Amino acid sequence: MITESNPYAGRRTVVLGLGRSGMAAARLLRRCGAEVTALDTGDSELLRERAAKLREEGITVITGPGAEHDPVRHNLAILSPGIEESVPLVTNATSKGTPLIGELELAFTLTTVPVVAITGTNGKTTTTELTARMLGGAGLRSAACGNIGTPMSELLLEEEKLDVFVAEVSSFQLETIRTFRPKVALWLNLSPNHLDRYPSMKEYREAKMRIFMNQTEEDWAIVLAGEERPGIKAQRISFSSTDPTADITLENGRMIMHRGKLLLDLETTGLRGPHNAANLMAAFGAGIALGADPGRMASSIGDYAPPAHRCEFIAERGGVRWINDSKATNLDAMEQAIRSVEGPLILIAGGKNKGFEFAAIAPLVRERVSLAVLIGEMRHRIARDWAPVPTVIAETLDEAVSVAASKATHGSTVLFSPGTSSFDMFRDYISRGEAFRSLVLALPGALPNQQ
Ligand code: UMA
Repeated sequence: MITESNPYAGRRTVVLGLGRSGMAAARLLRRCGAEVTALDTGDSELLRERAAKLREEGITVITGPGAEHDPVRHNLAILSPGIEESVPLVTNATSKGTPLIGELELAFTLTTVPVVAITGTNGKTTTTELTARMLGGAGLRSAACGNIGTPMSELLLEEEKLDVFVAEVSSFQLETIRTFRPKVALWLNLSPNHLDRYPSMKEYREAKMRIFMNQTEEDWAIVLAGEERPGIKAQRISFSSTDPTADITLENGRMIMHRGKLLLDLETTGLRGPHNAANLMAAFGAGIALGADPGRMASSIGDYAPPAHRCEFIAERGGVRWINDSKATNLDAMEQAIRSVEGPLILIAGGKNKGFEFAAIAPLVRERVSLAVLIGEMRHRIARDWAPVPTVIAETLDEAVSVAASKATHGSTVLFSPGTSSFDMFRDYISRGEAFRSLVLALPGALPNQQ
């Protein structure tokens, strides 16, 4: 899978961060014959295990605070997406003149397989899964990778032959690309997120727009109709659920059409809601750009269900529906979740302070939410922003679930849609969602959803 010649053989390289992308990047560089050092300021049992494995493969590893003082001047540094360029681990390398790229850029320079890259604030993971599945259905050997969890570098280490990579790309990953040029770039949507990393929406948007920066007229951009995107050189396919002049449209809330021809009736799938329609429209756009057969793409969707923690119906208890939307780490996702619920609604929300103004969503909360149970770093501020909505402050998720269970009445829904990140209380949104699921299923009389 790796190109025969590579620019890294014999080079002195350093990998910053030993998470999933750092591990894959270190191994890939070693496979290419580079001298590799891996640095991580953390110190845990997991890191020690990782370090031991890498050392066996001939990689030098430094973990803990000492990693920030590595004295070597390397030819190239590979930065993990979660690490900001201003931290000492990174400035120690850049102050010596070492150029920085990310793991996505590294992988891209070592393959000739075309890439479909997918970005957007919400819906990236679902669209990445759908696109990989639909292209596969049309006969293209494709694999999902990137921010979804499997770094592209990890796939390159495998021998499997692919026709296309379908990469979920985050703004963090796009910050460190140089030549990355997707054959097809999908732009799903943009709303406030990661404002703890970016000074304002302008910088967040600029990072995401880098997805198009190396594309030429031979490439494709799949974009939401009506949004101005100056500077895109690629050919465009637009999609919209409201604008009938888009290339891919939604009719009667369920028929996905391409220039007047039916692609898919949403009712034949397990996917519902305007956000899933948009995800499907964008996935079709990618297939059309690559010349894939839309009929074969449509028939491959079958019983596809979105990944866990996204408006996931987990249990019913005494006529109350419990929904886990732990993946809602921004207000736009929370808004979509609230709008998708009918009837009385108890909302469990809150988490890390990411720079959002929860006041922005207050009118909808006042209209739709009968009780808000608030957790995490933001709990008191959200209560103030949402007044006079009845609120209960809970110190733990356990307490929040107990309060919701005691207040919910027959016919209502308890929605766990935090609207911000989990890192003040949990490792990530997945462990937060799993914790919620376990607490709900432990309630006496809870009936798990079997679908
Ligand atoms: N570290 C340091 N020094 C620091 C900070 C961190 O050494 O100052 C080390 C940590 O000790 C840790 C490592 O860096 O060992 C973690 O690196 P990382 O945060 O980049 O994590 P990875 O495991 O490499 O995961 C990354 C993505 N993480 C982030 O962007 C934060 C994963 O996306 C992605 O799945 C993975 O690469 C594979 O491509 C996760 C994510 O939360 C799911 N993404 C954000 C989102 O979706 O909102 C963008």
